[in-house]
Amino acid sequence: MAFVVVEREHPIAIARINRPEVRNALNVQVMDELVAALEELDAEEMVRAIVLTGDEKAFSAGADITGFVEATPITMLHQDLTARWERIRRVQTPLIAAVSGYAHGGGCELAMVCDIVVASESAQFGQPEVNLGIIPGAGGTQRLTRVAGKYRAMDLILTGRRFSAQEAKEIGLVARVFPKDSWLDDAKTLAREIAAKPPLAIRLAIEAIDLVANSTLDAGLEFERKAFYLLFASEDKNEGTRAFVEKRKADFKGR
Ligand code: CO8
Repeated sequence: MAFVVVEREHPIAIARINRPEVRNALNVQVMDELVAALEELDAEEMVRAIVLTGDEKAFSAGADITGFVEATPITMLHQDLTARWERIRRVQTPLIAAVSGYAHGGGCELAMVCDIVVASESAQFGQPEVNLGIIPGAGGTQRLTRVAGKYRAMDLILTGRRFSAQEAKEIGLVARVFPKDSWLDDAKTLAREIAAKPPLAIRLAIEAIDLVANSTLDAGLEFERKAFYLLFASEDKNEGTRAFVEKRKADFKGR
């Protein structure tokens, strides 16, 4: 795996995009490695949260623009690169995007398919696609608008301007901004905190929250109700509630 480096620090894992010479620009190879790595980690019971990151300078500068110069609609359709973002969205293990440096275009969209986005105070987000004569193609117009609202999304996407970690937090895209010398450690600490929770409850909570974007309130509430009742069949519910009553720390098994 040349373009994606995986480190397991059970119960968490870190998947790092590793193409620093082009600011972690995403081509077919990078995306295929990333999907393969994340799906493999998703299947591992010992991994209970994943941190997706890049390096200090760049989470990712977006799609590899060199591949766009000669591209036609037909080559784009055959490559179907955007389908890889959706496969990452379907990873069920909690996925935390830890952004330092640039998260532009497809890089920003990659962060947005994760469950939580955290950032170094030096991070720079942006959807600059209009500057290339295109528009965001891996969910940017939809996801950014859902978090930021129509008028802020219009400002960001029509100007293509960069926006800071702080602004990303103000619009609701970034959950937490960490100091630039500890951002990755802080993201791992958050991942460990989530990894210590009962995995079934975490998985169903993510599914229920994600439904907000894709369903009516009634359908979302119906899913939440059933998922809530379903968790009463889990050993982790028995362990979690007993541990509370017995005033001890719970030991969750994901069953
Ligand atoms: N693609 C290819 N190469 C890139 C990219 C990129 N996205 N970004 C940077 N590079 C390369 C540069 O060309 C440069 O190469 P070289 O050293 O050979 O000259 C090297 O990386 C370093 O870049 P800079 O010297 O520019 O580094 P800076 O730190 O000064 O600037 C920036 C970093 C701000 C990230 C700047 O490089 C930049 O603006 N990059 C382009 C960002 C951009 O426009 N991204 C959007 C791309 S389009 C997109 O993502 C659409 C997604 C749609 C979904 C995907 C479906 C296909």
